[in-house]
Order: sequence, then structure tokens, then C-alpha cells
Amino acid sequence: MFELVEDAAKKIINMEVRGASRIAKFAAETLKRFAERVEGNFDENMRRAAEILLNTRPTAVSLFNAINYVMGYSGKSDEEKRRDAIRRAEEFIRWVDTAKKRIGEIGAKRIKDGYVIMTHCNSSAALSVIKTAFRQGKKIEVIATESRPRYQGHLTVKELSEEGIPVTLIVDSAVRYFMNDVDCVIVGADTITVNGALINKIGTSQIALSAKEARVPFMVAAETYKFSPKTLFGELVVIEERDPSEVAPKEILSLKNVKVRNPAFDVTPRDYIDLIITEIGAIPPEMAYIVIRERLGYAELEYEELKLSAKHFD
Ligand code: RI2
Repeated sequence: MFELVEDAAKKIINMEVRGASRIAKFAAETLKRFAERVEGNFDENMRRAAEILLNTRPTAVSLFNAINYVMGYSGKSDEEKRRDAIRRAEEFIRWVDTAKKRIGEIGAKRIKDGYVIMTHCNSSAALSVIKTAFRQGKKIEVIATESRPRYQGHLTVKELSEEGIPVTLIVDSAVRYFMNDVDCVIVGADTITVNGALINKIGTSQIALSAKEARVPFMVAAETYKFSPKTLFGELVVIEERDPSEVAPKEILSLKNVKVRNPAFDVTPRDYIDLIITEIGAIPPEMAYIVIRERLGYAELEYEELKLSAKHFD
């Protein structure tokens, strides 16, 4: 019965399914399929399924928010609970799709004709902004970093090439070299903390630093389910550190006195961020607290509830 969930978890761990919103949507889809089939104690089995999915990748809060959203089901009987869990999963899936479209529309207003835009990794939200601007007839160009060690930049250049958008691929260390040619930077987000800091693909913070030094606007495209309620309650975001074999070959890994480290994400402080483009508007990073409280509905009084649902996953 748990095969379906374990299979999905493997796909998230090995990054066959990747990208903060894609993994969130995939988790909601998986919980929906599981809820449709599950027999026996509904609560207990759903909790186990949620736990398996949550223990895949620790950094992107979208995964937690997706699972928490579905697990907020209620009902008197198992059948009622099943129906409600399925309904909530479908609601979350729709949220992902509509948010992306809206972010594209809002963000495109910040892109002028003739802009050169730099992006990092492969963010569906950032690409939604770029594609929308292009579809509006703006002549734009993109500079995409390769985003070692997993080379998600290759996915970005393929996607943009298919769309007909001119794009230049650069190595991650060439960011400052090209920054003077750039009109704005747009990246995605894995998590946004209550103080407006951005956690995104490793290398994002040095791009932000370089953009600030060159006075180039740095924008983040992020659905509101990328904001972290846990940080409102003081928790720190766990930065995933992946296997060193993704970074270096065996002959390097086996050298004496050599350590190879592979953090997948880094933290960009809010002072480096001009704007966060969400589905509810283009907001300054200082608004993160309001988004978490008002939009995601985590008022202080609900901390107990957050802890309760988090219990599903401990
Ligand atoms: P969307 C990715 O993480 C990148 O860090 C990207 O910026 C972020 O998710 C957001 O992607 P990974 O899964 O949700 O490649 O905007 O490690 O598609």
C-alpha cells in the first residue's frame, strides 16, 4: 500500500522530480492518489505517507506547506476524511498552477522591452515571468548560469530555446563578468523566511551580492506557499547537503586531507532583495511576516495547530 508513496519519495530524493513547486505539487498528487486507495485506519496511514514524503528533501518549505495543507482534512468518518483530503489536495494543485500564471503576469510588468535578464538554476516561477514578458512582445535576452553541480541551467536554456527566447549559458563563476550587461536578475525560491531572507539554489547569494554592487535590481519569483511558517516560530531552515560524489570524481574524493562539501542551497539576506513577486502582488521582503500570518493563516494562536500537524511528520 505504501509502495506508491515510497516510489514518489525516491523520485524526489534522486531529483527526478525537482523544483520547489514541482515537488510540492507532486507530494499533493501523491497524497491524493494514496487517499483514494488507502484501506484501514485512515489517519494513521495518511500520517505515515505524509512522513515518508516529508523526509525526502529538507529545505523547500513548499513541500511542508503542501503536505500540511492536505493533512488539514477533517471529517467524522474515514470516508468523509478521505473525501476532504482529496478535495484539499486538488485545491493545493490548483493553487500551484494559478499562482504561477499570476506571478508571470505581475512580474512581466517589471520587464521592459530590450531587457537582459540573468537567472540561476531552473525556476518555473522565474521562467513564468520571463516567458510572459516575451509573449507580450518584449524583445528580451536571458543569461543563464549552468548551476553546478546538477546543471539545472541546462534545463533552463532548453526551455527558453523552445520558447524562442535568446539565451546565453555561462559558468557560475562568470556572473560578475556579465553583471554589467544585465538589467535585472530574477530567481526562484525554495523558502522565504519570516525576516524576508531567501533560501535558493547554491550560488544565489553571490549573484545577489554581485547585483547589489553593480546596482542591478534583484527580484525573486515565489508563490506564497514558499514562505515558511516554521520560521515565524523561531525554527531555522535546514540547508540540504547532498552527496559529495555530485561534485567531484572518486580520485579526488579519495585524496588524503581533502574534504568535499556539497550544500544545495544558500541564504540571501533581505537587504539584497528588491522585490518578491508573489501571486498576491509584488511585495518587499519585509512583508514576509504578513504573508505568513495573513495569507497562510498562521497567527500566533495557531502555533499549537502547527505543532499538531507537525507531529504528523516528526
Ligand atoms: P520553482 C530549485 O531547487 C531551485 O533552487 C529553484 O530556484 C527552486 O527550486 C524553485 O523552483 P532544486 O529542486 O518552484 O533544483 O520556481 O534543488 O520551479
